[in-house]
Amino acid sequence: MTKEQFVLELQKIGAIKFGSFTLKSGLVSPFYFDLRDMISFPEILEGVADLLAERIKDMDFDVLTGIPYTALPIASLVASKLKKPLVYMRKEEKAYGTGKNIIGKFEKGAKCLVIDDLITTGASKIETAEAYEKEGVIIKDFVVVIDRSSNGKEDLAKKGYELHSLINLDEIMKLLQSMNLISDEKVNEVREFTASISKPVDEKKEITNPLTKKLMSKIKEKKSNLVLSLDVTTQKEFFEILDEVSSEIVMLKTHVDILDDYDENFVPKLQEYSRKYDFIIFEDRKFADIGNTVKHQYRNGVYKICDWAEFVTVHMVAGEGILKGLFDGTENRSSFVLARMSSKGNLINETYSRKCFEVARKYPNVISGFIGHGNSVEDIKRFKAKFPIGMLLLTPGVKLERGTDAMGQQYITVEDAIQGGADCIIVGRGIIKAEDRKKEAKIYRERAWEEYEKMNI
Ligand code: 5BU
Repeated sequence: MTKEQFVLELQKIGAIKFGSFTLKSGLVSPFYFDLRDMISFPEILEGVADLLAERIKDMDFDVLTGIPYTALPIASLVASKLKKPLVYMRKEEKAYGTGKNIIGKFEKGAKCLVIDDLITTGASKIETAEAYEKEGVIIKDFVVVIDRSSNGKEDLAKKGYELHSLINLDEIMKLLQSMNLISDEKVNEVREFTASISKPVDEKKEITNPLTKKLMSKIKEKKSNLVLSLDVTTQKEFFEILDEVSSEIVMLKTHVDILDDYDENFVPKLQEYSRKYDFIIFEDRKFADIGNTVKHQYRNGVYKICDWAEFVTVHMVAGEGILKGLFDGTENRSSFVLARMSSKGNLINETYSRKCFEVARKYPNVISGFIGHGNSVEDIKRFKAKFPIGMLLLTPGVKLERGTDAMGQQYITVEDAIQGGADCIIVGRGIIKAEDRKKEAKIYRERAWEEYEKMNI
């Protein structure tokens, strides 16, 4: 089978689609290649395996892998044709940060060639390579069936990987055009989309949420990205600490329900502090129930959170109805969605994080961004790269040194968080357990601000 015949076969089985498709990266594309059904067409599968085998037979590798699910059956056929060992990595997504296992036999230091069906941005290839590298496998080459990216080859090259492809988007469009299988208009639409992927977007223009704007301008005014998590159990201690550190912080995060002596004086006093020291109030309530229940949890009960907290945290596990329950009828209230957690073994995975981004894209007026964490600067960068435009990242689990606590909290450093793209760091015990809390808060603020300024030059 020639490349051209292969493309026409794909067209016949409906693997080349035109319309409006949300990609893994969050981009909305006017076309989509879906090679998943190819396994049910033995001639096409055989054909593509022959083309790939021919392409890679002289490359230097010890084992071969395909990225599940689509590319794995293809890779296994290629491996069999070339008499090369096959390995693969589990697809089940574990909470990020935990090691994934490779199935199959390989020596530490083995060179592995990776086959995948498509490349759009290169981000998931880099993730794959890093996951394999963690297990002692060396990755140099990626071979994809279709290259639909605008600069995937360059992006992978920057990370030290080489991209090879059987066929690229332009070739496919030209072929379909020459056979009158696609209109000139559609071809232009596809080209424009591909070109737009690589264009930088002016983020500032896109922010409409007034509270996001307020937080961003306060960060600049106060030269502070520091959110204090004031997790203490008496009002006395609460306000003592605020007296010491308020001038360093841009926002105060509360867990109001952990106060033993909460009474009606608490909120007015907190609001007075907020006005005097110019910080925003953020209740980390982590709403997670159905719309009707959170509606009351937010407005009623003892704490009446809606009356005094400009931001709250929300788990998206119950679905987007939670946002209607919380915010219908409110003004000047917004939220941060938990898109990743800092605690060890938490059950959030990449699919869940992505779903949070999808919801946020629909509700930018009541979602200002996400709470998120990561195990390295690169990991956080990749996470933030998928955010809808204009959304902020607040990172908890931050201390001056990396470490853990006895109950599964994982700490990264101030520098890790900000270099990864955090707009604010959330710090609790790093400050409140320090001997000199004022001095410590100043250190956190200065370190974060210094990094933040470097990032935003
Ligand atoms: P610490 O003392 O700096 O560990 O406190 C961290 C705070 O951030 C604490 O109030 C947590 O409830 C909160 N937090 C977190 O640590 N990790 C998360 O993933 C989320 C919130 Br969401």
